[in-house]
Amino acid sequence: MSDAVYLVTDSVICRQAGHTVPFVVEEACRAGVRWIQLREKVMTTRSFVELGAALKAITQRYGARLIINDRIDVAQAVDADGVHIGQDDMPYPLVRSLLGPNKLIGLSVNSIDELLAAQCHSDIDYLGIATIFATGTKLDTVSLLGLPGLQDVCQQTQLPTFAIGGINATTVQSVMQTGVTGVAVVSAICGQDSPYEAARELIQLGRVDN
Ligand code: TZP
Ligand code: MG
Repeated sequence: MSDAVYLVTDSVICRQAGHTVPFVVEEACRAGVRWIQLREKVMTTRSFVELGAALKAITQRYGARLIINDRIDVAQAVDADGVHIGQDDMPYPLVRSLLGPNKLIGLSVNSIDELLAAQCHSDIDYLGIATIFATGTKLDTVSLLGLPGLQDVCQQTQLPTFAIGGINATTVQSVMQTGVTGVAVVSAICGQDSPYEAARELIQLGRVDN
């Protein structure tokens, strides 16, 4: 079991690898992943809610957290554990006031300036640190932090941090050595022949005592 590997889903990448999103989530949970984010950019609200409800049932069975990307309404509809927002989404204080104190809220930051702004809020649950390496999964990424940039961010926060962008079995060890809490991945699990084996390998390689 690991809190250091965070799966972010992408139904297109799952489909290209011959999988459904619920299959990938179940396999990742079975391998020990305990953070699951449902992230869909072009799905109808009806399908989003149905998929969210299916993932809620799976994650609940494994004691994993289900986080919904962007959509506060979908998170509420499926009683997810929380929401992940980016810099262009609903402002953090509004999300907190809608969700209340007991849900998890994660916020993506892409720079030290965004980190400092995020830290003005006392009750953010975790930070996503983007983008570390080049990735084909998210095409609108602007600048890359690399490992030195990631280390700078980690040194300036006490909050749990999850690095994202181009992280895979080859890079996970060097990413974890920056002091980050964990790694968030899409293609390194969703796009693999065996999401179970891929998740197990990431968990194993990502252990900080390696
Ligand atoms: N935010 C920044 S990079 C990214 C997101 C959602 C995509 C990461 O995908 P991958 O396949 O793990 O590089
Ligand atoms: Mg967003």
